[in-house]
Amino acid sequence: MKIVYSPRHRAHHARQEINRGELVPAHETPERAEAILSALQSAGVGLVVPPEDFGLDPILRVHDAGYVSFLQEAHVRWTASGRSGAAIPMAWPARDMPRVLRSTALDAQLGHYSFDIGTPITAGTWDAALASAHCALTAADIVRSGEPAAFALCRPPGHHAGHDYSGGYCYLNNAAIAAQHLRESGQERVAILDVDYHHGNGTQALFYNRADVFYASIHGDPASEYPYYLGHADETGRDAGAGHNLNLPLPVGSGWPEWSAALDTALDTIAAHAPQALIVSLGVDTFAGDPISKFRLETAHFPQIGQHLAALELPTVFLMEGGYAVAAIGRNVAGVLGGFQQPDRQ
Ligand code: 6XA
Ligand code: ZN
Repeated sequence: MKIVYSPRHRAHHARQEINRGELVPAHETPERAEAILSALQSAGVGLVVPPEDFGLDPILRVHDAGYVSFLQEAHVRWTASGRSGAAIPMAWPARDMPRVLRSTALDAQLGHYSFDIGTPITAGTWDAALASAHCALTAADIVRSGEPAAFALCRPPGHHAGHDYSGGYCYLNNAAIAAQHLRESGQERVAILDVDYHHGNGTQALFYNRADVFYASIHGDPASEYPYYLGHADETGRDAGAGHNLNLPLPVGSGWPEWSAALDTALDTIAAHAPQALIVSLGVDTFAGDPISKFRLETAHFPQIGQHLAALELPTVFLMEGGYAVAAIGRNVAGVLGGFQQPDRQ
């Protein structure tokens, strides 16, 4: 299958993040994408192609125009105000403060357009995020043109980003942008399966009241795991979207028996919705060696994920989300895609 990749991801490079109250080296690094690319090339997964330029229109079908403008300008404003390094939010409105933004202060806007401290905006963040979304759109078009599958090597990732906010290393919701694009190019029903360790709160929120995009996620239970505030099993959709959202939270420490049982439930439910295309938010932070996550999948399990997905026999767009064990990330992603492409030979 084709691999859509842009070196522009390297422009987004935060050096540090706050984790467990400590300033530590950032987990979401350019090396992740480079490791995946070289593993996919060594494994002969397919041709590497650059993204096409879709401009801003498909981004603005999902994201708020004020948010998109803010992302484009934030780092320039940060620097112009005499600050160095990455722009980082530090104040958010509480429940009894107005949600309408009245302040023009950069710090007010940083808080307004984010939900955590984990989305630093560097000089190259916008360019990288836009290229990442264009990778997703290009992969969607490759599948729409008749190929059975494509892989978008998206970086930065996207599934935590909502209509007008960033969070969890995510700025633009690549999966949602690709899903909306498929919908507007003729696919009546699209399913998104999110297999990242973390619940894709942004993707869920974007389609929560819609019947045309089904969202299913297998993730660490938000009772103890990030993003905490969304991803519980009783969130099943609202209004027209009632019954079109499936959360399968699993306890910390879950391994392949529990995880693959949840995968089978998700796949059965997706099949019952009869979508015309599948988008896989592919995080491999379910790996036992992941430094920030707590499931116990081993490298040998990732090809089996690909095999299970192939059994759906749907046109499939894979998009990269999380995974931070850089030494293993490439073989784990190659495992999923290899298992999908050659289900009998794994
Ligand atoms: C909080 C943890 C961010 C999780 C990022 C991720 N700093 N999401 O992998 O899928
Ligand atoms: Zn994750």
